[in-house]
Amino acid sequence: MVRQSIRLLQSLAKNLPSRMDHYSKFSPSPLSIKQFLDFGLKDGDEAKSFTFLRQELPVRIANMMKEMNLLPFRLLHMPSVKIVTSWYEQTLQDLVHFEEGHEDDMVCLSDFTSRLITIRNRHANVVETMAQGVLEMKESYGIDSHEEHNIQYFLDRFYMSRISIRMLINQHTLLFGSAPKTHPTHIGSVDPYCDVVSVIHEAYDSARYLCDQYYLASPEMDLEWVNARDKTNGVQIVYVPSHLYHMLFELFKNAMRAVMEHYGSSSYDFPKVQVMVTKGRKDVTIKVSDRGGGIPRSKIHKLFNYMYSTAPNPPKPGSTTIPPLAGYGYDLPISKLYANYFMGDLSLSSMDGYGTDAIIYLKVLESEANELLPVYNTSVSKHYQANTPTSDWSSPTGYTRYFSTGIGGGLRR
Ligand code: P4A
Repeated sequence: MVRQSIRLLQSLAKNLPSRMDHYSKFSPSPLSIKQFLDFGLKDGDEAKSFTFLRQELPVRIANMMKEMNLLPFRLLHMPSVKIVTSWYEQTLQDLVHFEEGHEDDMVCLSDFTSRLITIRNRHANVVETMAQGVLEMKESYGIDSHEEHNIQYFLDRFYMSRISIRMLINQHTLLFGSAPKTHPTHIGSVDPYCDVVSVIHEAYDSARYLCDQYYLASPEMDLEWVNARDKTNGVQIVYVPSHLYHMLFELFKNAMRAVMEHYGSSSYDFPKVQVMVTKGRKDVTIKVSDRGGGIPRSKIHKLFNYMYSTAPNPPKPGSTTIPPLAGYGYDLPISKLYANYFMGDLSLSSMDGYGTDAIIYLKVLESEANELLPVYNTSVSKHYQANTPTSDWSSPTGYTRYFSTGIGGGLRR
């Protein structure tokens, strides 16, 4: 009893900034899908998971909080961004309480699991709230290209960190929480036999439902697959089906929107959206091709830019208009992050005047599908400071520009 009180006092004495400094000195430890799987199948128990997470979650959170401090001051002080920051502080505080807990203590373990659920709920609207913050800054001050570059760099890392933290929380709560198992064959959120073709059909059906609502028609899908790798029927990989669904749903919405806008919904015959799935030795590749007229190469980067995608006019409360199939949302950049998260990719290549190919790459080998995690260190702060305008390539308009979009990327202001 006395010892417990002393421990309690010790933990209270460690204030939040000092715990943040402590945890931010560690680098996050990436896990592979194979490790998620093996842990859930054999060597994992709740005590081990607890011991890992009470260190790893604060590390990932503290790394991100440190990096947040490198954001442009004018963004950091927007009301919405302050709300997000306060959620992270509260969460770090919540987790610090478990530093002294014992992994043999059943009460401590079940408190931890329910605390993780509280944390997950607290952070449910982080993406929208950060987007609101960027919008607040844009409306109050405008965003120059150096700030734009930094915010783009930050949000990619911030949302990636969030994806990874949610993955860890989901695994723990699904494996050890009390909620009934909905998928008996899944290991937490991982499906050891994720059937890529089935997920494609599900994502297509949902996108088509929205397309029919908005345009009163929709293009059909044509699907082909080639498995050059193993004798299983179809294309299966170890993966998180919800991540794959998220990416495909986004690509189908875009493809359908492009087709419907290109042909007009009064037309009655639309070129099909063609999907090709292949499994090789290293990659599963999914190509979604449409004939929606394509977009100029110089505009592709806008689809991945959070600042362009910040929609200025959210629907008014009570308005009955059906939202458009795919707005400039955060969905495409975040879909790319989902692909990158387990060492895959998502890219667009368009033929202006004809149509667009969107390609998702996933790792075949579960041991190669490692988490890709942002790490906070000195090279990161250099990245935020570097603002040398590149004038070492010709620029027809004479503007100075920053290489945030690569050579040939579009210009803004
Ligand atoms: N052409 N091609 C695409 C779009 C256009 C496209 C498009 C006009 C632009 C914005 C948008 C949705 C579609 C496509 C497939 C893609 C991405 C873009 O995956 O055909 O919403 C923001």
